[in-house]
Amino acid sequence: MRAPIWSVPTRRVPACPYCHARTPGKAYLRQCASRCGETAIQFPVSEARKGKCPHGRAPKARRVCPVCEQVVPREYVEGRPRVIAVVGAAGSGKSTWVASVIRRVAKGHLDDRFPGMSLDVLGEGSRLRHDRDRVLVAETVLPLATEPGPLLVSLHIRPRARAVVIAFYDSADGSAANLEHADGLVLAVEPGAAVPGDAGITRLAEAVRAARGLRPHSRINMPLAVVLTKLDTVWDMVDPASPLLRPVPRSGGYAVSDGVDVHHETAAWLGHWNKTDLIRGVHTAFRRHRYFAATALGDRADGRREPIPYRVEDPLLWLLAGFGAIPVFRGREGPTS
Ligand SMILES: Nc1nc2c(ncn2[C@@H]2O[C@H](COP(=O)(O)OP(=O)(O)O)[C@@H](O)[C@H]2O)c(=O)[nH]1
Ligand SMILES: [Mg+2]
Ligand SMILES: [Zn+2]
Ligand SMILES: [Zn+2]
Repeated sequence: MRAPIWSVPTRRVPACPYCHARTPGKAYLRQCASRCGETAIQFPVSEARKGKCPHGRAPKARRVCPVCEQVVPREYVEGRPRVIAVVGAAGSGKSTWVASVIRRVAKGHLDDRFPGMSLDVLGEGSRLRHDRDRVLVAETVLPLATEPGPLLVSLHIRPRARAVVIAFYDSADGSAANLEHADGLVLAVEPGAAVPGDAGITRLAEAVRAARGLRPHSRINMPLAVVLTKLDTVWDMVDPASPLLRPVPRSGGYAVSDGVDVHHETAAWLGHWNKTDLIRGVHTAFRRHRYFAATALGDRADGRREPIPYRVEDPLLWLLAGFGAIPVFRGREGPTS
């Protein structure tokens, strides 16, 4: 199986995370600071003089999309954002997965593999969203409706490296706009027997093709990570020697051979649960796909206060490796030459 390097072109003009209009960074609006009082205005980035507003003061750092007037963090406008659309049936664990990955990276739990890696949730909208969703993996578990807005984060792989800005969209069927602009897809699937005739994957592939103007039945280049969620609910069925239970590789990148082992083992479990339509559909429609198995809540059932997530970051690392943002290791540990 090939290493997950694909060239996803970075677009010079990113789409607004809210209305998806592509506006050059210079045409976004800046806002006067509150000190400008009643004279405060909005003005295009290109009209800032030496970074100041017309009143000679430092404006707010945030940008405003000139099309939908939503506030967009500066890092998003100036960075080269990667859009990850998280799809899957209601209750499959999408929001919990996103909250868990973000929490793990933000809390420095990947520090032994990526020293100094850090993550910031960008902008007020994303922070409110994350504060609410993080309840999913922290104190109490609340069933919450999935919201359409994106969660924007800025990820520093190394302390002084250029940040990778990521927009996570999390919605049950993936709205057309999100599928059109996505650089990667994550499909959450729960363990357990499939409903006969489950054609969700076919619908997803058709929605992606329609959103991106692809021919019917053509194979899709956008990478798809299929994540078997809630692994904790089935791991007493899993053989102790299985790759799904072994310690995660400690390499500071994406470990290909471990990923391939997990891929085959997860596909075997999905087959065991009769999700053959899913496997066939994924294979037929998505040129670049990989299976993952993870738990966001881990052993919490044993009365621990903090959930112990396992392998939640793997799908993100695979996508980041494909985007060229982190190194790829051929073996389990050693670097590729
Ligand atoms: N046991 C277990 N339950 C989970 C896990 N992830 C999510 N859940 C539960 O599954 C339910 C649905 O999760 P949620 O993230 O809201 O699903 P969404 O509708 O796809 O966003 C919630 O009750 C979660 O607590 C997990 O890793 N293990
Ligand atoms: Mg949700
Ligand atoms: Zn907009
Ligand atoms: Zn001003």
